[in-house]
Amino acid sequence: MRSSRSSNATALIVLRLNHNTMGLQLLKRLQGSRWLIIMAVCGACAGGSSGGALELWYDRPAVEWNEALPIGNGRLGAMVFGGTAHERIQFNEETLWTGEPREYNRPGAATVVGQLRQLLAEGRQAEAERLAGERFMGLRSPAGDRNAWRSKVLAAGTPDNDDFWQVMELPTHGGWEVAGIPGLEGLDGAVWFRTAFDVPDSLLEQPLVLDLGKIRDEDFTYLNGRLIGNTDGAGKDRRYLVPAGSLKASNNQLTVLVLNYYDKGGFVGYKDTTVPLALYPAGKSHEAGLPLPERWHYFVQNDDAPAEPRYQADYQPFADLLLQLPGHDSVASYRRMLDIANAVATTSYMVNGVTFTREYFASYPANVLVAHIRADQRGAVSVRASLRSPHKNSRMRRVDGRTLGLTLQVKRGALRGESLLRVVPRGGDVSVTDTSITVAGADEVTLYLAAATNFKRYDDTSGRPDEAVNHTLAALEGQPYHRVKQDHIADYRSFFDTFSIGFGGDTLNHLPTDQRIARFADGKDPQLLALYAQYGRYLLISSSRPGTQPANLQGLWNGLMTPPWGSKYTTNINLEMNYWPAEVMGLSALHEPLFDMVDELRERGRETARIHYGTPGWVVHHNTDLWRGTAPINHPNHGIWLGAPAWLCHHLWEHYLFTLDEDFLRDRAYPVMKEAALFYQHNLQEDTETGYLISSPSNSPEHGGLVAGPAMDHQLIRALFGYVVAASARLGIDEDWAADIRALAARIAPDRIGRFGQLQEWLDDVDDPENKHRHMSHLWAVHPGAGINGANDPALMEAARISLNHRGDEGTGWSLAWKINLWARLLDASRTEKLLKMLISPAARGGGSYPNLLDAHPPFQIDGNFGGAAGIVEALLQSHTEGIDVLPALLPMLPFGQVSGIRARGGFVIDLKWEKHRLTELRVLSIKGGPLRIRYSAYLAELATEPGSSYRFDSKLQRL
Ligand code: FUC
Repeated sequence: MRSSRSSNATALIVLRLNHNTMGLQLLKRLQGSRWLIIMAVCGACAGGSSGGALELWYDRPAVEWNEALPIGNGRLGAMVFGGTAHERIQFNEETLWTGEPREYNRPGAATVVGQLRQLLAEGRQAEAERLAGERFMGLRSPAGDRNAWRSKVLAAGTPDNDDFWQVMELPTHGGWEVAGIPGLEGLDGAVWFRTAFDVPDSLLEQPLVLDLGKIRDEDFTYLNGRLIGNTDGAGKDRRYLVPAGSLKASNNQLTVLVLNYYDKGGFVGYKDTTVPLALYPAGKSHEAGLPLPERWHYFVQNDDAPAEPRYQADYQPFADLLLQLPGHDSVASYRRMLDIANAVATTSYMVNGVTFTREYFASYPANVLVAHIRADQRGAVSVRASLRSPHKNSRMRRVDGRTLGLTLQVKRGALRGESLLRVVPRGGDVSVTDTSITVAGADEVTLYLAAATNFKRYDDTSGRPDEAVNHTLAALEGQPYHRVKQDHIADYRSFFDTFSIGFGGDTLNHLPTDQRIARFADGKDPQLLALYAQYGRYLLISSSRPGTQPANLQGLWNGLMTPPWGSKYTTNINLEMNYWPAEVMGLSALHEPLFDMVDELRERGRETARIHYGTPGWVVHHNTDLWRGTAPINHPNHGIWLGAPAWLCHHLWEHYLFTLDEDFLRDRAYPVMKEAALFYQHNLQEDTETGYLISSPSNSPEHGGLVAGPAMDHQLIRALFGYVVAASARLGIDEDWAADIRALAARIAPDRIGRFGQLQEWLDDVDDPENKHRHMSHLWAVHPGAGINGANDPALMEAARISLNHRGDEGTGWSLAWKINLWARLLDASRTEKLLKMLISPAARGGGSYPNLLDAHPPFQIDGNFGGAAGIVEALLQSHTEGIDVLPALLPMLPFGQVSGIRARGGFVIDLKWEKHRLTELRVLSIKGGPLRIRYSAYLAELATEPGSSYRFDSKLQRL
């Protein structure tokens, strides 16, 4: 890849240096006419209670969820809104999901897989998809009796008296679930709506259209007591003809019964939220008519809609911790912030000259969410704390004189939750009722919140959450707040402080973070990029700890009963992207939850391989959930995809490459990889046209429908075969089998270059250069794979570049993040920077960042945070080819910088520093010993290393 000018370093000189001495200093650099402070954005220098460069902060409370600040300990997550008189802390426990252990595989599916392959080989895609839809997809959960329920609801007739109805403003664009009305959060059922309106004379004598936008799912619409429309279907317009003369000048009654079975309910209006519900002359639009009143009365007739059949389960919110602080409506000097060096969120402000400070954190050692309120005047803290769950089956109770309890049961699911809220005041009076804890006149107040469910494993829900939360609080007994906080910080920093990063330049941290996001594209705030990188690490430490569930589509933060894509685990990019930072950013241990999940997918997926394919091995398709569903779901055009086992195994292999942990390879990774390889060994098909081995039936994720032979699958399977062959050699086992696998690998359809010079996404040369699809599946071998790289195949690398250019720059959050990593691998620093600026820009229609710096798909999806953080590092160091490349794609906006603790494959820890875009210092710590090959610009150093030794180099890679 690069010419090597200097390679004088094969002699072994053992230098024992503390590899951490360099990363943590303040430097002053004269640039132009002013002093520029280069500050390492690192845990150690930030320290203390104020995170300095390592904080997100705002000058007002959050209104929207996407403004609130996330805290988490891998098991419990919370979003802190930072309200003053009314505070909301929305929280999650990672095992609270809908559903139950059940059979997901479809008996007899394997009898059609041969036909599917045959149809695809003959190019009969539509027939293959139809057959798969009928006989190959996994089983859904049982459906309730919709007809019986509907008849029951309708039999009750139209209610006359609306005296006791409540009031709601329509339309509720996100569904009535998000109208902020207690009781409607998770409602699927039958709701009556009524409003009254007057009509000007000009509209009275002509035919009109009553336009109610979209209604989910079915409506019965009555005007002045007469049924004028009934439509079933969430996607359908509700435009009903109102014949001339059917309206009065005043007090027309519009009454609508809405039946909603699943997800969003009610009047969801139009995508363009400025378009009102309206009445207008036929043939015209709403501008020519009368907007309907926004204020409607409503009444929930039935909140028990029949069960909707579901392929997989949804991650659920648990409850809100609500605080009321009387008299705190009007405050001064307001500030809320999240200090990611210590994982503590703080809200502070003044009321009548008294400063109030609240701290929030999620302690892993104590397994609780903690809220601490203090004032700078004695006896000034008075607060009422309560819990509110969106689950209909939930109940609060007084447990004892300092504890409030909440019990909940997920609708029609196997899981129930228990939560205890305990108050520990200093001074003041405490009283507890069945709905709240009240503290009056305390010096300070600490609240500890424990939560648990009965989930034990995907096939075991026999846990005792009541015992668990009691035990958790008992263990805290007698511990002073400062100790709990100290232990939390020490625990958190044992992960966080393994890596530091700083890009110099002015830090614009005097601006609220949302304003920094808005200005980031001007390139003058490189420190925000460092903050973004560290925020990715913060989010991983907060959502994925050994022994917990892996980070899901939203990490572990979800406020919705029907979250986007179930907030589950999508394996065709999203789940894996969540773990891109783990190894390279010094959080290798946090990869563990993914490996645990893979072990379970192997167990469940073995059955799916047998029942759906009639073969040994294990398989999971494009999605999984808490119950470890492995059968294909949704539509066959995207739900039948065979690449997931190989991609997940890639993470096991990567963990090995970064750590060189032979025990892990032998005991953990190899058996799983081998069994995945076995699946492919038995399922690769010989392509009748070319004779190559291909993957079928499958798809190029979510693009182009069900096909035989998507390039991505072949890249993945080839990579996996390479891993098991290499592992078997290293471990000295399975020699004969590995030889068979090697031979098979050589027969897999190779990557091809198509008519536009592009890398082909499919076997046939059918790529459309205009197609902007968000997935870059066929570039997998460029990143995160390594099969295509500049060193081994510049022609394919060039084809990948052409394909990536065809896809364009726009995309969802994770799509931008993938492009960032791909452009870094293609060594295009400017393009990498451009995409990073798009990712760190205010979320609008495409991908970007919300005010709380969480990634917008939109909506919120956490993968872009993780992929973006990893991409920043990918521009600074790469180690996927033979050797390590230093500053391979240094961004133009980063003339200065230093990083310490980047991990490289081969078991190396790297610290580096650069000035004016040139490397100035480099230190490599070798964990395991072994050969080191490192490149920078035109320079190359090669040497043998000793375990535990550090090696320093100058800007020309000469040993120091
Ligand atoms: C994949 C993507 C979507 C979304 C979903 C959760 O299906 O194609 O964009 O990220 O996962």
